[in-house]
Amino acid sequence: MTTERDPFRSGMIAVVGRPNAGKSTLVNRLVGEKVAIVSDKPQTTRKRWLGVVHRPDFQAVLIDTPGIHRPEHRMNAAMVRDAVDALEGAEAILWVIDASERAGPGDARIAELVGRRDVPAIVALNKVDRVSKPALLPRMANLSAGGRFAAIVPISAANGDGVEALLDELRRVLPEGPPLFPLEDTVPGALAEKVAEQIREPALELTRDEVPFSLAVVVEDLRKDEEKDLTVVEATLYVEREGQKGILVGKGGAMIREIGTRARARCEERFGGRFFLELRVRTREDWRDDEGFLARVVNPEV
Ligand SMILES: Nc1nc2c(ncn2[C@@H]2O[C@H](COP(=O)(O)OP(=O)(O)OP(=O)(O)O)[C@@H](O)[C@H]2O)c(=O)[nH]1
Ligand SMILES: [Mg+2]
Repeated sequence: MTTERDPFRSGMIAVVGRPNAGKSTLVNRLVGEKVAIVSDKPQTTRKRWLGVVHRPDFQAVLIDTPGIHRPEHRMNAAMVRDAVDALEGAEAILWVIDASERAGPGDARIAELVGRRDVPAIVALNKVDRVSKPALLPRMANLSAGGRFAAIVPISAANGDGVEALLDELRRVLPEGPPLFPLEDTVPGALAEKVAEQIREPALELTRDEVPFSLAVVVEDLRKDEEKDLTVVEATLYVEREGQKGILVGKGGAMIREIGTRARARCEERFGGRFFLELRVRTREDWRDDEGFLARVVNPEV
């Protein structure tokens, strides 16, 4: 007698949605590691990040993408291109919707993009910890009306409700195939880019208005001293106006020191060993429309 076993499944799943829907929070939770930084401001994710979910019978390679929105700068156009490109190339699509927000033109645009693809698509109705069940039902009925989605799963990426059920649905739509990444690889990508994001994250937490949008972090140098288990990082925080620079430096340098303290702790927690961060703040007028600069902060390949 032979025992029938399910074949191994694997594939790339594009995680798309409007800005601030909770895509990165969800990807981080599914992967069980920090793949992308999260903030309460929209447009936090500026280029795609891969996060790999490893299970004995499947491997899901999640592509976290920038939120799809109406772009006002070249940077934003590149971000949206990156997201659309991921959506167009993936073997499955996970559309994350903030259930506590009304549906709008942004959702219609995403529905249209998803509709053009002939691959399985799943909707995660996120932030259900903020909405009552009865309020959720008409939204679910609307989404299921077209019959386009393989599943519509209410979840809370923040507290984990429904996330296992969602992962089950994701597994079901994956094609048969071998693992695409080795087991130890959960967040593929260059350390320097990950460190830059760890610096940007506390800067986003500590600033508001235009500063978070006008901020870019570039790691200029990263040296690892294996013997001392120390990583020395030189990074520049770019903003667009002199006034923003003043805010980021803070009184007597207090703000940039606080950003450095938080970033260092997160680097040490996430990457191990000790970190020494040397941070500079510079003004680069209107860099968000500066083609020559953009390759340093958004995906130049799309
Ligand atoms: N209440 C609640 N808040 C959530 C949930 N998921 C995410 N958030 C919050 O929503 C905000 C945006 O989360 P992100 O994960 O950065 O959203 P995103 O879709 O990746 O956003 P962009 O990268 O800007 O497109 C953060 O403040 C999160 O803490 C959830 O299930 N419930
Ligand atoms: Mg994000």
